[in-house]
Amino acid sequence: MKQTVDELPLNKELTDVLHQLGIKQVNPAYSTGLAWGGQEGRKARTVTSPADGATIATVNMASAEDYDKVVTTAQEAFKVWRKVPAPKRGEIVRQIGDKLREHKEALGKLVSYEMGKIYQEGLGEVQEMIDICDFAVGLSRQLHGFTMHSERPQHRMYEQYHPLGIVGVISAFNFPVAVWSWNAMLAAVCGDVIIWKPSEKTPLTGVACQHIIREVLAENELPEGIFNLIIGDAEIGSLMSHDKRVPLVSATGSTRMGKKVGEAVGARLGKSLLELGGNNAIILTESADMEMALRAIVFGAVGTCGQRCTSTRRLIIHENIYEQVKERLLKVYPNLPIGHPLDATTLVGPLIDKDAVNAFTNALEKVQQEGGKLLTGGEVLSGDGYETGTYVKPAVVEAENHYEMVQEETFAPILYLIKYSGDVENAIELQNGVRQGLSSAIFSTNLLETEAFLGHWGSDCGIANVNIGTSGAEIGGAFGGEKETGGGRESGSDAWRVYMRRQTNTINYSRELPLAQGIKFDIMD
Ligand code: UN1
Repeated sequence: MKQTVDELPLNKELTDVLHQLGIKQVNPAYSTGLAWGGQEGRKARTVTSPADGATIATVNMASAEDYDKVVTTAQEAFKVWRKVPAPKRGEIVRQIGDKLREHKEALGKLVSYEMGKIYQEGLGEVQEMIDICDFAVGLSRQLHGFTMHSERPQHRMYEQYHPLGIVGVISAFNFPVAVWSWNAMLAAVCGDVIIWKPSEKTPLTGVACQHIIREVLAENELPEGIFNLIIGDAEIGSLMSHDKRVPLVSATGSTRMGKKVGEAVGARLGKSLLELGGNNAIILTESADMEMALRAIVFGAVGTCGQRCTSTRRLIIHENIYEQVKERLLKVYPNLPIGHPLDATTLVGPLIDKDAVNAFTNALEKVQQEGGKLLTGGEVLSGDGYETGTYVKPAVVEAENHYEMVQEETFAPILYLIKYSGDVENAIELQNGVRQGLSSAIFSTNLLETEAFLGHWGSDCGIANVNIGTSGAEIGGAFGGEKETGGGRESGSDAWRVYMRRQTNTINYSRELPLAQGIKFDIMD
């Protein structure tokens, strides 16, 4: 059955948000940009808000046939899109950015309500999308390769970048729209077509973005199949990963999921861009500016309720300031305003679902069995406003770096305090002593310490910040990390190159045919 927005049991404000975003029906299983499909006869899934448990929508899960249809449409669209000059493709992305500006509040509210992050962070997420659109527009005139000097006379060498084809984007619930846009907007100016599988936990924000895209495609009389959406679970992800018609799969999520995607794509020698788990630490040296550090730590550890890849999970503190830091945190944590993410006074919203709550409580139990000491938090809240069972009190735990639970990424607000002594090298060793390598930070006003942290013997992460927390990166830099984080780079800098294939061209404008390396090969005739 087609489910319309007006039939949803939502309050008027949120129904208005959906209307503003152009959403009339909420349950298509897929969209090829202009057309929607799969509203009937599919496996259904109910989406509830982690904020108040209200049913937001029932969405349909795409079938294997739906997937195939989307791929075929995308293949056709690619033949058209790749011929559109890159700056003209940039113009389409500019229009998408303009529409996002127009809908920033509505989309930010929907992100907040469907995912559970506070409204400020929902707005921030939409701002990241606007920023990447702007970046991609500029990039559309700068997709340049090098030129080289040939060793042969009257020869010219250069390289150029061509579009790849279909780019599959598998995104996670925690940044339901921004991470897709990092991939999609770059891929689009590069001349690729995109098939997006949003997290099945946050499909509605995907549908909302697709509506925005649809308006732009229709206004510009572009064919369907350039920006595609497919609502599905791991099965669709698996089809995409194994599919030779999808030369690049970009996946964001857990290391477990990323290994599956990476193996499947690798087995067919496709390309993958993986942005997986983090286990990010802030180092606090004796010379740290405590007031600055404190704000960064708390934002990093409890922002998005600890559900960012970049969330601060470990605090590596010099023993001489350890007690002072602990005391300050124990003053702040019990007073954190926890509540409905759309309430302006809230700083900590809910976890995404009950499974996440269980992961949080299990991790706390296990780390205590290993010897960790829970200093504050850890409770699952109940009662007025907390009926969903998804609200928890952020926890601080004294622990050691080698504990199994400290080595794991638990996607929840748990901050481990770890003591170090001696000089900064010891702290860096602890910071690097985990399997993941996404983000890292140091708070120090001592140049010798900060440079040691940034040197090649320093942090082994993809992101290393000085006097800034681990989360909240700007889109202009390349985003991603090493080791079990997967090695991919998205967003700014020259991350666009992964969405294109590189070609080296050598042109001979002489009437001779000299061979490279001076090889003589004269045929007799
Ligand atoms: C993620 O958690 O997958 O740096 C992305 C940050 C955000 C992006 C996080 N700009 O925290």
